[in-house]
Amino acid sequence: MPRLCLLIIAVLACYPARATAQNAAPDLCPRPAAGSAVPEPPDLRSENGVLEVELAYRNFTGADGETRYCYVSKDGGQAPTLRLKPGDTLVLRLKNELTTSRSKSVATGKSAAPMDMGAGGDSMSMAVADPCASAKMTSDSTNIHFHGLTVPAVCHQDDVLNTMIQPGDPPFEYRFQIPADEPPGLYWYHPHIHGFTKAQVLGGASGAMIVEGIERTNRELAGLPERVMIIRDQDLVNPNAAPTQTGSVPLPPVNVDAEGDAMNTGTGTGKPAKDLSLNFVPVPYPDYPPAVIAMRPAERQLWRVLNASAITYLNLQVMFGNAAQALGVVALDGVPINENGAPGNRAIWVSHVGVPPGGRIEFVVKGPPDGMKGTLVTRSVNTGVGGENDPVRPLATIVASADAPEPRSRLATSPQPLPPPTSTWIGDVKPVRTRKLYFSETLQDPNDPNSPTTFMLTVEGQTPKPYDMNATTPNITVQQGDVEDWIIENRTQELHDFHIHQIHFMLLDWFGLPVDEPFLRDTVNVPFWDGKSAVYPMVKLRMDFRDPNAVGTFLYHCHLLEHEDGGMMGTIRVAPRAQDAKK
Ligand SMILES: [Cu+2]
Repeated sequence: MPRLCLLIIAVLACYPARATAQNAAPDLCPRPAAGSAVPEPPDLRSENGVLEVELAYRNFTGADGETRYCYVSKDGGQAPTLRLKPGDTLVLRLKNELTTSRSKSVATGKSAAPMDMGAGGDSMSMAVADPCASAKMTSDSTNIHFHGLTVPAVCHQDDVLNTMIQPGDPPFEYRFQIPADEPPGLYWYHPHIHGFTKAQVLGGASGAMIVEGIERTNRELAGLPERVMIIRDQDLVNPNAAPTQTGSVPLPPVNVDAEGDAMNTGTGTGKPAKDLSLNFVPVPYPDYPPAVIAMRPAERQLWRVLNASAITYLNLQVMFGNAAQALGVVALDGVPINENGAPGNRAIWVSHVGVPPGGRIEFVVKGPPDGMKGTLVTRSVNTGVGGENDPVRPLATIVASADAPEPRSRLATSPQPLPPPTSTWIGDVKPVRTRKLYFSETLQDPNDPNSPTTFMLTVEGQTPKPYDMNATTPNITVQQGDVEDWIIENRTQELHDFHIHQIHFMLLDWFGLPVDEPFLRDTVNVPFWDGKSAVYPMVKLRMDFRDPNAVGTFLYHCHLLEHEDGGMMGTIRVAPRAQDAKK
């Protein structure tokens, strides 16, 4: 089978767990080499309305000292794409097999002590605790957030406030129905353990989820081959390498923040804070050997791109030579752009597209003509003087060849159009109230610029403080059925990335400029403050709490995971409507 294995290099299962000379233990989370063909994640598809999945959650510390995390399915595939139709049931049994995260901490001399951040206080026993009310949280605890789905925030569905699965626990069962009206598009799953989310996601703990049927919203998509691309970040493979000189432009100085990440140089060049990978093929600094994407000449494909980075912003562009190619964006954050019910088969054609951590973008791209190569790049993102460095860099070479293997999936050729939405388009609903929230940061020691930063996301009128997982009162309470406008202000000198669980929102204003977007989002950038303007930058969002599945208590936070882990998070309770509560 080795030849077949090479041909379907897409299947990560082809990489055997292997022992290395430096490390006798088998590599539990093997990854492709730099410069490899971009594999497709394995697909797991629902049958007869149900998708049953068993995932082992593992980690492995390589010879380089970095700990990788992976979701492994029964057949050995890593980070499978979960494909379901609206109305289908997902049954996912997760076995926490983490073992090594603390050994890495010991090896590097970093703090190895597990954190007791639980509400129970006295739960020190090793007996299996109720994972729905787990009191103990360590770096080896985990859970899953199903990012973007409007499913209830309750244990065994999409709760991350109380659900904690420990090593040694029996497999934990997630079981829920994809709502019948869930917009078709790209969603994802990742762990959401307060204080440890960054380490696990940076190590590779993420996978895609697709609600099938995007071609039912746009007949231009019928029959197109589709690719899932997950862009992750990871610690630099070559952290001590000097940036490559380009032309006569002087190299910017490398300053690092408290986490040791390279700070924004303001030049679009220099050392990045993190390396990137494309479906686990690393593209390491400083030479950025690109991954390889093979396409048939001039073939149109739907690319479904997830930014699963812990802290890295993307600004994607496809180049043929020096010419940026038009990308036909058909969905953001899992929601087709004509979700407002407007007729037409809409695409928004752009030459580049920003994707914040946690964001998804689905676009139509045409392959290069025969004999020509293209490049997928991420342009630089200005994250502010307090932000990390996200320089311009290539991700993949796009090679046109008549015998390129076709992507595994193709959209339906004769789709039934989706029925029109039954609820009023959110842009046409009058909000019941407006709230303001703001991002802020303080140094733990105001006299020491190198002291750790405290990250906060505060409802105006409340006392600024980092997220407290033991707090019993939610920061915000709304009634199911409400629609609100939220102003999110940034009082810091770095970019933040607002995200809310369970619901989507519409962007109304960007930095004081009204926008009229015919689509919804669940993540949005909030521009940074320049340190002197009298007015802080802000975005205005229309928040939709109408869906009965949103009833419950859940989180909103910055999706830069070191900010989230550091406290830039709050809780919201969506209370049942009065007439429902009486029943
Ligand atoms: Cu942030």
